[in-house]
Amino acid sequence: ASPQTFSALQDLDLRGAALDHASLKAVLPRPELNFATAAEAVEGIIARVRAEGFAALSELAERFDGVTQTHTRVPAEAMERALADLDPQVRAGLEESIARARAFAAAQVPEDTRIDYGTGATVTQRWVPVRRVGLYVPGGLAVYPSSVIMNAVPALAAGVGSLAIASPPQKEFGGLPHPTILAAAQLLGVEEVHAMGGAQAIAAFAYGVPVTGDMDPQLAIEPVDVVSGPGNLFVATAKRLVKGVVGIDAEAGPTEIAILADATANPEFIAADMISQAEHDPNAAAVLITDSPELAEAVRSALEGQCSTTKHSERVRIALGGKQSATILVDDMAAGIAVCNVYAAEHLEIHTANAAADAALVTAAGAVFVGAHSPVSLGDYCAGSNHVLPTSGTAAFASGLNVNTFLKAIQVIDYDRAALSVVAPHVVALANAEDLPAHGDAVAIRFA
Ligand code: HSO
Ligand code: ZN
Repeated sequence: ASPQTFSALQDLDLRGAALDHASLKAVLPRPELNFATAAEAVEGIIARVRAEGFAALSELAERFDGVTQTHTRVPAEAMERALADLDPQVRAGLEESIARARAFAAAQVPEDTRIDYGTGATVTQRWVPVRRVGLYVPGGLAVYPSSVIMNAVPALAAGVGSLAIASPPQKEFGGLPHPTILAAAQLLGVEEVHAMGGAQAIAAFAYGVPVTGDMDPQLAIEPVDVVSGPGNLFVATAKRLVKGVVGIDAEAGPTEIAILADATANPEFIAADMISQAEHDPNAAAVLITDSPELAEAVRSALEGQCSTTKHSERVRIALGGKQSATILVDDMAAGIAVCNVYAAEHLEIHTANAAADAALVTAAGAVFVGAHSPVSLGDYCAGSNHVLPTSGTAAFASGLNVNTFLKAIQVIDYDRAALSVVAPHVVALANAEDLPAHGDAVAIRFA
């Protein structure tokens, strides 16, 4: 797509249309993301990192980031300097963001649950953090110190003991990640930061980087249990390919904003929020769902006005003009909610007369922003909620990053002799029904 492609948001008129899941799924706009094409290149990168370790990482950093690396690990002095040099207003913003995210994450930590069947039988579910996590912080069209917070805070609240961050090396910062990213890590007490980006960073986290012979031990990267964080198509593809070797969080691809609005909504607010997410990426999606043709028209003209002055107008125009963005006309709010629940947006804003009640009807979204004064950009930085959220409709089954991303449930079974005797005949009967008599024998032997 070229910057000239923007004429207007495409119109989708669903008034009178069928609202069942399959019919809506077929007509709702989505970007075409080609995982298949990226997969071949990404498989090659993963194989190289596994086989060659640091040599592969430094060669790929040279090729993709234009930097020459002697190591990936950011030295402690650089971390300290980044925090010392941080603009005080940015520092205050990061600190507010951290405080709110911490409070919400702490409240998410689940209690262990126990059932007592009486007669000495209990089963307990214990929550245990994973040992080590690799957190990916993108740095392409923009740099994301806020993503350091969104990744690290839930991992820390979960009780993860070992955290490592990867972010692409930046040529203008001597091959280190952006200093604001280093400063955010330093504020959170995360000491291990690596200058590495793309699929190679995900591979290094999943498989580790061993050091052999007389290589510098500082070059080693220990493998992690979970890789989390947003990224481009290559990062997302790499996460899919290492899944199973490690755990991953939800897929977080190009950002999406859907807005459900009625005639009471403020079109300037809506246009501003659509533009705010479109500025991330030419592949970003902005979708307005409304029962008011007048509002749709007013948003269109507000977009024209605001697009002409916004800084990243080229990107924004491509995103809004793309086939992934649209205004969708529906008959009423019930139809609008049905559309929202099939679309399963990463971010869903509700600008309606009964915003809280309408929000309660949402069954698929990464995050829901209620009313005129809860814009997505609030959630991107300072609401307390997380901004690493499922995209491309994966909110139908996936959740945004949260404390549970970094926890495992262990079920603990504790029966005494009397308790076992109560269920022994049932175990024997079920074991025989499955033609696995040794299972029954293992119970019966205790009462012989
Ligand atoms: N809206 C992005 C997150 C972000 N925005 C970071 C600004 N910085 C995806 O949820
Ligand atoms: Zn954003």
